[in-house]
Amino acid sequence: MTATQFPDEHAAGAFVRQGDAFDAWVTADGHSGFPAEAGRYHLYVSLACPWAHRTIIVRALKRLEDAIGMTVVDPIRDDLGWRFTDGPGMGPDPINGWTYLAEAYRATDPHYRGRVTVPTLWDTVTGRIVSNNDDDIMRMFEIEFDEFAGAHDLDFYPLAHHAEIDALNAEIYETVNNGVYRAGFATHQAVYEHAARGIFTTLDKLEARLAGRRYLFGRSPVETDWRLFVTLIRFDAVYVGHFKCNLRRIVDYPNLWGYLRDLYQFRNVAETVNFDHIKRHYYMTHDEINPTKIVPIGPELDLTSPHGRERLG
Ligand SMILES: N[C@@H](CCC(=O)N[C@@H](CS)C(=O)NCC(=O)O)C(=O)O
Repeated sequence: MTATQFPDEHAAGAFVRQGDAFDAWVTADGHSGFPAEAGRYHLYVSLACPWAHRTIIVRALKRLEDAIGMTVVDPIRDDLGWRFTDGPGMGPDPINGWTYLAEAYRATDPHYRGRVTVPTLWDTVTGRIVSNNDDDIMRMFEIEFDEFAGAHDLDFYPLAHHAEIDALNAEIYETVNNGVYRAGFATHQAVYEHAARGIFTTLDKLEARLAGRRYLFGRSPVETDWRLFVTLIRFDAVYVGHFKCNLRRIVDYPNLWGYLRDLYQFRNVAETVNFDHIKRHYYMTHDEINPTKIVPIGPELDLTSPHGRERLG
């Protein structure tokens, strides 16, 4: 059986991601019932998780730290899920005093039986989860909180590119962001190969696209760049080994490697990257892939070296 006979989403041995359970919206004008306000909403995240990382980056770039609080969970998930622990890069829950993030889900819906995921956006006024959909939370932070944003001039979803951004987001989500998970969690050889090859087909295309432009849509990064960044930054450290995405590394792609360093060095993005949480989460949480929980020592990545991409304008 060849890999192409497996449209992997429905094949045996395929990893299928759960849909998001809570999908309300915070809006600037409040018509959704959740008006944007400073100090009202709280973001629960893991620094390890790429989906949470997107929302952390937009919060940091739009300078929403004073308006939207944030608590980081322990990178190692136990049988009861994401837990609040005091330690480097993480802390106890200052809003509700919970031990587990599952308590937010139970408080919102006592019958909730789905997975407890980060990011989770909590509303302190109604005492419920607004959303656990990272795409939506990212957009809310991009658009709805401008009144409270220190950098409200930054536009990560420019009107002129909506359709192209949505299309490239979808392709990158399917083949790269979620592609690494589909490769890593596959339990059938052909399913793994199909997902793993798909990642590199897209990375090869992106490498060509980034030869002539500094960011995916030109002179400044849009949300698609940050959505790609969260996977690229984890790629060589985790996905190459742990998820077996090892046809090439990001450092082997001259344009993608320069682009990754460029984004890493963008304003206050580096502070959102925590390799200790990232590596310990993946290598120590997925028992079925790494039962010894050994965390590898490498790779050495010089993300602060000059990227030279200013020349692209
Ligand atoms: N909401 C995200 C998915 C978020 C997600 O899957 N987060 C992971 C961490 S990277 C998680 O919390 N997993 C916990 C679990 O599955 O038990 C999406 O729209 O795709």
